[in-house]
Amino acid sequence: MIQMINEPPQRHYRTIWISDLHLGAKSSRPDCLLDFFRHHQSEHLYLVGDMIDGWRLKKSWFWDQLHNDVVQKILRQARKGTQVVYIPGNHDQFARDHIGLRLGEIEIKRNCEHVTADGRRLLIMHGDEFDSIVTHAKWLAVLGSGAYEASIVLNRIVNGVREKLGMPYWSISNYLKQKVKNAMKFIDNYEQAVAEAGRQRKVDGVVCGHIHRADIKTIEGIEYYNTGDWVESCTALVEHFDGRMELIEWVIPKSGKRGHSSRKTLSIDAPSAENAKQRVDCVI
Ligand SMILES: [Mn+2]
Repeated sequence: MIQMINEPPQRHYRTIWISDLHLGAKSSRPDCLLDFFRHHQSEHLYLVGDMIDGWRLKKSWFWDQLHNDVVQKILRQARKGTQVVYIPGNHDQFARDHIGLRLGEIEIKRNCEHVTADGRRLLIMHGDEFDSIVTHAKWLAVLGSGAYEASIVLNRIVNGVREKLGMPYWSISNYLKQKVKNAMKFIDNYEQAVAEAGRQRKVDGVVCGHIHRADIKTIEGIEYYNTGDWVESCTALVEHFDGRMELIEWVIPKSGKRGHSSRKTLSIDAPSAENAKQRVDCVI
């Protein structure tokens, strides 16, 4: 259920997790994220990797004032008392050389544990550790990343035309991602591996990102949380002050009004007719 609100009040949470911004890549959504930060505040903020797309540095790097604004916003939150932890991912692995250091008020860690308000221990990591493509053949992953980016650009063009023709939104990149990764049982294996890591660390749950697929579920007794991304779906994981966890999808429709939708799991491959239009607004 999507609620449309003219100017939503600022929402306060105990914790916010975001990942996979891919700032520096053309497909990143700093505008969406800035708007999200204007309306959401938290005591803890975890940046769960791939915040900056270092792989793009070698090809086409895209950085404007909006990107600076996002960085400023995060630094300002840290100065104002939000505890910010940055866990680099595989696209910003240059920051992994600085594990244990502080960037202003921001701590850089390889992974860490978070204790929820009701005492559950959550292991937080980016998650590429479990990605056999990245681990065993990085060149293939770089190729995959370019193909993914191209599919998002194509997606915007095709859906721009579809919208003009009054046709519903259809996500090419999700379709391709679904096809490819289903074939490899990639997502399933990935989630199982993440949950297993949690079991070995004897935690109650694991928070990760990396596969750009927001989700909340339980895998054989281990809570699995994926924060999603800010390339296409603009999602954040939040913890309420009583320890309740929720996924938020942040949408800026073209009219300038802001929408706020939240739900337990996001249906990425089959958007309902109701939210398909909202999703288009965020993607274009
Ligand atoms: Mn990643």
